[in-house]
Amino acid sequence: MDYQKFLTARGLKTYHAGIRVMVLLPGFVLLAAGLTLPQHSNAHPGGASLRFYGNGVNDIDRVKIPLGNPSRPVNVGGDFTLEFWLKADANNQGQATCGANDGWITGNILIDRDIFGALENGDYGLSLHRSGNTRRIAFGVSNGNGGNTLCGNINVADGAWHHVAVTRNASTGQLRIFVDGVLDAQGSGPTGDISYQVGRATMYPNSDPFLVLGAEKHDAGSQYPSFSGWLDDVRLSNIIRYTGDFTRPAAPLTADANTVALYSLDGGPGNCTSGSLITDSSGASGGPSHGECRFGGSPAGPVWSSDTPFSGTPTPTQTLPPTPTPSRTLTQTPTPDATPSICAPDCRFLFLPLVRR
Ligand SMILES: [Ca+2]
Ligand SMILES: [Ca+2]
Repeated sequence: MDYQKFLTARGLKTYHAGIRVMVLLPGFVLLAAGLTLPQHSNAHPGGASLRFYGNGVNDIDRVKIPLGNPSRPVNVGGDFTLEFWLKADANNQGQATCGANDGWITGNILIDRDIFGALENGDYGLSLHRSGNTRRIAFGVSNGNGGNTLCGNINVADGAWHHVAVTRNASTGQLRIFVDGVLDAQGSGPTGDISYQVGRATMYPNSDPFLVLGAEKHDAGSQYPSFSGWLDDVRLSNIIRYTGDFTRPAAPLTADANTVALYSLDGGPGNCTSGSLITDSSGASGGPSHGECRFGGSPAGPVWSSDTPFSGTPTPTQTLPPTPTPSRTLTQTPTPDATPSICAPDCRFLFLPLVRR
């Protein structure tokens, strides 16, 4: 489905013949007669973030970004950097299986560009991995032959905002995680193109051809939990921006020639109702790669929040609840330099019962 068809199907086609689109600039859609799209009401003058509640069911409590057909710039598959700000609450209890192919999918999923199963295409994603009372970043990349999940060591669930960046090198397969500009972990992953092959046959047309923010995309069950917390300033770039420690951003991220998607998430206030446009302001050629909100659940999310990394709102230190007793012992081998495991056709069938992904 191309993007206009997508918009139409989602009831998102907010303008039509007779309303002339005057200017399309990064971050702004200016319509004739002074009309602006509702997400740009700028009721949060200091910007906004999106607050998710981890519902992980019924295609709600998430942002869905179509990868397009033809492919949109957001559909990265070579070298890339994915960065964003997060603030996590205590309701993230999932655990990744560090060092394993697809091991990230059992953490609380932050950003999901999985494809269902382990087919010919590559995929990737990020989640929060609970270790004791800490929550750490898990980042996994796979292709049809296997993959790896890299787990960090820095706690990102202390009630404060954290800048997270992950990089992937298509030639060497190297993966890195940075938290607040500090190299948190690095290790190996599969090489080659892992972009989504748009137009491919799929039994999961409502989840496979999307990049999803804030939730597990397939609603595959409670063993694949979704993120509870805040996201802001999601930027995808088609280069490796960071190879060593750097100073974390002191202002909202902006776009440059290597930015393929930028979601400033400055809408609201109120609920991010289903069909609300999530604007890509990258200006990338072949774009934009806009998305939409899918709202619902209990508590219902996502909602627009005035709490941002730069809002100056004090973020009190949060005490996480005691760690629940695990129902089973996960085999965790956090070996950052491990060789990607090869257990085709699908590693997940080897270590998880009743696996659907
Ligand atoms: Ca924002
Ligand atoms: Ca997969």
